[in-house]
Amino acid sequence: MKIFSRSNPAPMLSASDQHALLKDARALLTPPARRLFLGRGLTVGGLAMLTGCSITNSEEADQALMKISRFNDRVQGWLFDPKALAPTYPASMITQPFPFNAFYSEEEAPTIDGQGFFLQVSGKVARRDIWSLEQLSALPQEEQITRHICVEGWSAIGRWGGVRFSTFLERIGADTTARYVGFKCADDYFTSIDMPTAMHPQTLLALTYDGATLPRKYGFPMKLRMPTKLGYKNPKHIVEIYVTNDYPGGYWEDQGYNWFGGS
Ligand SMILES: Nc1nc2c(c(=O)[nH]1)N[C@H]1C(S)=C(S)[C@@H](COP(=O)(O)O)O[C@H]1N2
Ligand SMILES: [Mo]
Repeated sequence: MKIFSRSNPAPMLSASDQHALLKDARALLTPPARRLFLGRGLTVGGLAMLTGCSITNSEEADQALMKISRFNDRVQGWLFDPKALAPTYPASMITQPFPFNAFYSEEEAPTIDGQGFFLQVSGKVARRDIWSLEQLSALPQEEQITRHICVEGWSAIGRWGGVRFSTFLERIGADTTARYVGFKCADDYFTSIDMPTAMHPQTLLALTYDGATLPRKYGFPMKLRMPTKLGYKNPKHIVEIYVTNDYPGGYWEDQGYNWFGGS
């Protein structure tokens, strides 16, 4: 996001800026919120009231859009059915090859030595012990063939295996009344999810892809796989997992992507 100061003030909103702002705000409001709040049309004044922002320049406009996106998260959270299952597919439908995506190119994916690797656990948990890959592989394993959907306009079906995340949370004595689970990654990526999604039966701490150790490009040593969430909510190369009530945000979320990110 741009930084404005007294010597570099944010530009004032022209009529066409205002038009663009309202278009963005409408696009950001996903159907439940749109239905609930936009029945009678949206104006810049209405948007200001909805977000509690005075909107006279582009910096304030960005802030208002950010607030709308956060407020969508709340609405989506209320409507999310924690028991609804995402579709699963036969092995014949797996996408070959499964695409790679990150905020960098494939050669730049972090290289991690599995032997010396230990997953860190912190925050509102009873047991903060570190976990080797061997210890994680010794927990009950499950598999899923599900669709990964990326906001950049592609989707692909893949096969992941690993530990059901609710089982892992139970093992570490996580406070499941806390609001968020956050993830820190080896490549400076980070994201966070709501507790109902963390407890969802299809949310998997994935250690394998297509029956083999998770390859480097798909997130070795482990990724969180959630078929109920968009691609950017599925962190690869996880090095630390923490439980918290303080909103942790995320790499793309902090740049304006919707935090809830349901698929
Ligand atoms: N650590 C890390 N995790 C990440 C990303 C990333 O750049 N770094 N990109 C996200 C995005 S936008 C997508 S679409 C998926 C891509 O996963 P894939 O390479 O297994 O297809 O990873 C997600 N998790
Ligand atoms: Mo993505």
